[in-house]
Amino acid sequence: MKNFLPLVLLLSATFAFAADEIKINYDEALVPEYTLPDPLTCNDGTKVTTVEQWEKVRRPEILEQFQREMFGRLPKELREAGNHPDFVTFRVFEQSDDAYHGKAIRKQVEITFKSLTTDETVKANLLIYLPKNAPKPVPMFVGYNFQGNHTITDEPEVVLFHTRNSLEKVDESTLEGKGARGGSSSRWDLDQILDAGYGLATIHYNDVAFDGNRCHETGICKLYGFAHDAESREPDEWGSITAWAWGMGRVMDYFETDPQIDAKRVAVMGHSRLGKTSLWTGASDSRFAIVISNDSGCGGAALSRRSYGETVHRINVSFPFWFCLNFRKYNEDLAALPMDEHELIALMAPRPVYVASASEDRWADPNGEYQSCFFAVPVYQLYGTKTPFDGLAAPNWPGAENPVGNIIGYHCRKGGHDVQSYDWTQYIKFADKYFK
Ligand code: GTR
Repeated sequence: MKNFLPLVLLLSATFAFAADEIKINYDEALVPEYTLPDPLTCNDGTKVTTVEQWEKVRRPEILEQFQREMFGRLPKELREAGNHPDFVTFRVFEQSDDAYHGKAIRKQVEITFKSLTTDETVKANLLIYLPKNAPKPVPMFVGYNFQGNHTITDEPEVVLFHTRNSLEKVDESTLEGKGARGGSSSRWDLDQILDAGYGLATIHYNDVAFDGNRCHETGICKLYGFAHDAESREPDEWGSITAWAWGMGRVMDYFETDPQIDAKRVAVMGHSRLGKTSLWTGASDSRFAIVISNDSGCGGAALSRRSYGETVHRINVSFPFWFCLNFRKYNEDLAALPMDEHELIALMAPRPVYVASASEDRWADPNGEYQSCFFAVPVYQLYGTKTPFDGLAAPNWPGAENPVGNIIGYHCRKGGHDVQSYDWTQYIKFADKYFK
């Protein structure tokens, strides 16, 4: 019986529909009618009117729904180990106090994840740049990168990634485009970040958990999780987004030990699938003081029920290992989803949260990303926040290059699915309001 449910889910989700057979809607007029779950009504119908009720009853209910029905649960051992588990250790293996055109302190930290039962380890490299002349400890932006730490700047000292965790060994001379040394620097405006007095830390997401069907063969999913393939997980067993989110928590553990870093002023940021990850990180680990989602779309900031652009069905077929198997139950029955993405945003309350879209990134549903922010407002209001919700007073999408909001911030950059300097300008402005 144990493996029966996943098999049924698999058959209905994967074989019944190929990804390109799933209908994608880009017409606002064809967005279906839907009713969103109310973040302030408990599962038993009780209305939430106090912060205490929210924190003790309703917030845990919503967190549990996201864990059980969407992202999947951490393995028990990881849950029980809490923060600073003794099986994760850190070693600064490289440091320069005169890095990045003399502007920065650079550190590279090897994170070692030890198996709970064998001698096996998984290693990931954390790359850190701190503004040299800013008073310490400094506030930080932190986020995973897609292609390797060496893609952030062209500094030759930066170690690529732990090839032993990837499925194939990589020869640097074969890397090109965004994957070459410095190839993704346009996505990480390090000058702007350092000049504003912030540090930047990044880590290659495949070092922690491999982004592919074979995630069980490498990284922490293998080390702590499934000894089987992603398709035969328990229905609520973690997907790779939960693995990445837990890995980011370990980065925070490191920050808490580094006297040059102010762990109380850390903004976790991520783009696209890594934006879904930054939201889930912020929801599950409240040490992250600010949470930023860049173009995270379906399974991130965009309301699932709108089914505009990428849908739950499509994402579960294209990326069957990002979420838990339970999420597939809603492929064709979104009304049955006990939660929606406005409640993921609400899980950050009362911390500042920022959502960014891009005007041409219709796949990620910019309007749906804004709607999530708007429908999270009542939870922030519960905290009696004095910060006005400028521009978030109505569910009307504010349009491109018109940043709105305060404690919940939103902008839509002109252009495509990317992270650009314009986005960083808004993130820095937003962080300045709360961190400076
Ligand atoms: C797309 C996927 C999106 C988004 C994106 C990315 O193919 O459909 O959900 O996450 O990848 O991560 O780049």
